Parts: sequence; C-alpha cells; structure tokens
Amino acid sequence: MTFPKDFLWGGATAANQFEGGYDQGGKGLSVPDLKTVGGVKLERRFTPTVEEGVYYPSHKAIDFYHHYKEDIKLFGEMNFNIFRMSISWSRIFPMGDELEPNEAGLAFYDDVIDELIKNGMTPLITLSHFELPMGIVENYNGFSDRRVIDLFVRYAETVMTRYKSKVKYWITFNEMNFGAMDHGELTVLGMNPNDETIYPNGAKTNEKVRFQALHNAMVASAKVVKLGHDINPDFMIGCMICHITSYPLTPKPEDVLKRKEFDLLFAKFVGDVQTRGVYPPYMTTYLEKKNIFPVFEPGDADILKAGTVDMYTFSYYMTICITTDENANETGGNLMGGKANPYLKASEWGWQVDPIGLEYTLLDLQDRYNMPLMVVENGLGFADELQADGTIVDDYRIDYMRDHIKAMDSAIEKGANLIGYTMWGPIDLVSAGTGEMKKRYGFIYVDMNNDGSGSLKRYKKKSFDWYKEVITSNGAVL
Ligand code: BGP
Repeated sequence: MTFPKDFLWGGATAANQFEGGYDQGGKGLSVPDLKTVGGVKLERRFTPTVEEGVYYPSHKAIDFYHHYKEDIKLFGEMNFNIFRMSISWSRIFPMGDELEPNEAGLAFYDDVIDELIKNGMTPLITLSHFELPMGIVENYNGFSDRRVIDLFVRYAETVMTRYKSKVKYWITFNEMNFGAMDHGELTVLGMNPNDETIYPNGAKTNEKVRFQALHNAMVASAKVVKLGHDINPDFMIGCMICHITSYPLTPKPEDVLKRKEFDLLFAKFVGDVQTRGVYPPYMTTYLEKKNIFPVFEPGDADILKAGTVDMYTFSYYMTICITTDENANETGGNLMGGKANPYLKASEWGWQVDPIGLEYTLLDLQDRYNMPLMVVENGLGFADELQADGTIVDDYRIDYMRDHIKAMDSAIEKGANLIGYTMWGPIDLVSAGTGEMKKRYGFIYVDMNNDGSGSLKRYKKKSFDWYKEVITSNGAVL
C-alpha cells in the first residue's frame, strides 16, 4: 500500500448537475438550465422561456440546494477529506456582467463551504463547470468576445477573495480541452452554435472563431491563476483536462501516427499551455497551416507565462482506439470518433472500462509534466435498481473502483506524484452528457427519475460502506 498519509479522498460534483434551485436566491439562467431530457436524447433551446417539466435536469436536479446539510453529513460519514464542487457563476453574477455580486448567491456558498469544513472536508472549487450564464451567451457569444475575459476575472476575484482562508484547491475550467473540439463551443466557451453571426450559413464549426475563443478562455484562466496567487500564495490551482487516453488500434504505423495526433490535439494541447505557459510547437504549426492561429493581443504571451498552474487535474473514465480504418467497430459510446478495443468491456453507455489505462495515463502525465496530479473524476455510470427493502447492491461499482484504485496505487509505486482522488458523483446526479438521472454514479442513491418524478429520498448503496473502509484504511482495504 503506497498512498501517502495525507492523500486526499473524496467525491466530485458540478453545481448544475445536482443543486437544483435554478431560480432561487436571485440566480440567473445558465446554459444547462436550458437543457432538456427526453429519454436519452438531449436537446438544447436558446430561448429563455421556461416550461416546467421539460427543463427538469438542472432545474430540480437532486435539490442539493435544500438538502446540502443532509448530503454533506453523509459525505462526512464516509470520511471524505476533500469535496469537489463548482460555483455557479450565474448565482454570483446573474447575467455574468453585473458590477456587484448577488449576496444571496454568495450566502448559499458560505453555508455549503462552512458545512464541508465542519464535516472534515477541504473544498476543491471549479469556477466554471459547463455552466456559463446565459447572459454571457446571448450578449457576448461567450469567450469569442474578449470582454468576457475580464468578466470571468471579476467573478473569480469575488469568490477567491471571499473564500481565501477557507478554500485552498481551485480549478479554473472543467475539461477545457473540449473547447478545441466542435461540441465544446457552448458547454465550455459559451458560444451559441446556432448563432449565424459567428457560424454563418448554419455551419456548426467555425474553427477560427472557436480557437480564438479557446485562446481567450486560456488567457482568462491564466489571469485567474496569477490573481489567485496574489490573493493567497498557498492556493493550489489546477487545470482540468478530460483525458481520454487513446491507443493505436493496430501496430500499423499509420494508426500509431494518427493516435499520436489525436492525443496531442485533444488530450495534451490545453494542458500543455496551462502548465508550460506557451503554445506547443505542434499546435502552432497545426493552427498556422490551417490559417486559424488566434490573434494574440499585446501582453497575452506574458499572461500565459505568468499564470501557469500548480497541479494537473483530470477526468478519467475510459480509453479508446484510434485508426485510419473508417470501418473499424465504434465503441458504441460515440466518443471523439474512438473505436472499440477488443480487449475491453464497455458500460451500458459504451464507455470502455480500462483500469490499466489509468496507470498508463498517470505515468504518462508524470513523465510529461512532473507536477502534482489529481484524478478529479472517475466512476461507473450504471442504471442502479432500488430494491423493495431499500437496498442497492452495486458490486459492479465496487469492482470498478477497486480496480481503478489499485491502478493508482501501482502508479504511485512507480513514481507518480498523485495527491488526491475525487470520484465522480458520490451522490447520484444528473448526467452532463445525456441529461438523464438514470445514469447513476453515486454511493448514495437518490429517488429521482428521468421524468422528474421521485421523492428525493437518499439511500446508502452497498458501495457506501466499502468506500468508507477504503478511505479509513487509506487505500489498504480494498
Ligand atoms: C465529465 C463531466 C462531468 C460528468 C462526467 C460524467 O465529462 O465533467 O460533468 O457529468 O463527465 O459524464 P456523464 O454525466 O455524461 O455520464
């Protein structure tokens, strides 16, 4: 057993996926408030007219807004010493661009943070987790407008100052690398993909605009890192990358090369900028060749350099295979064009389960960045069933987590500087990808269904006591 004695064990959430209370305490509308669920199909609307029921996911979610004391107590019971959450920008600045913050929104997070500390947890706060205020989308088209950089900085300064003595760990943007792909424009960058002024003729992908917006967001992130260090030099501020690890499907050199290119563009580019403070040469040439290299305003290069992160955090759920063979089998999870790996099994949602891939990823990241690493999302989405006697026997989840924790253990033994693990969704919450409630990750079951019906009652699953034991033994009892 190799976990260091101060290893951080806990769980991770995002405001819009579990808070509910979307219009309470003066909160403005944010992007996920306009998401709808219908079975497995997610649709987005851009008119902020609200029909109750249709917009179930982030409107009610699991109503953490009114259950936070009960929920935090349960996390404390499992001996979490860290809890990852996000602050909803539109609770603090309802339209995103007000001059003064909304006190009622801050008061809510004051209470949540105090409650976490009281129950033995250090908060890890994500400033932007797929939830830009709609005002920023509608009035600025997100980060495509440079003025949004300073709006984000104003919001970050407000909360970082308020919580400077209570919160040490921060993440600027969740899975920012999705901004480099053509479905990240709305979720990460806040640009309306239906807006003809930036996407003429209905074209969804205007790479030039998207990479400019991503550049602006990276500048905003770096400014906030620098500012955070001025507010409290002890802050540990991280990037957060969706690290979909990939393998070449075959040893064919064409597959190996294509896999390398995918890894650089999707999994490495944004993390490289945030950890090293410069665009990597492979990206500079790629963007210049396509004539889409972003405009650097005077000072941008210095800001990127001055705002490098203190830790590298990432989500890890699966691996995929890359090949030049277009006829190879899909994963079924439809993820980034990845192909199925004949050696791996996939979850019901097509995400290929690969614990050894986590060990590989940790060693790869340690080698590349040589800085503290944190796994801030990992877990198994499953359609758990509540039995008549109130139990949920989720042995599959225990197996999944045991294998991934063993992989972390082994990577630490081989030199990875892994400082913490916040598994995804310690309490069931709404799926970001599908808007469903049915895709559950938690140790705590919440009686809430896809159609918004349910008592919201909380039940401990079998994995609850298991994870508690893992934490109490610092990873020795698995
Ligand atoms: C990550 C997001 C999370 C979370 C997780 C699981 O990409 O950062 O917000 O939701 O994926 O995905 P899903 O909810 O689609 O199962």
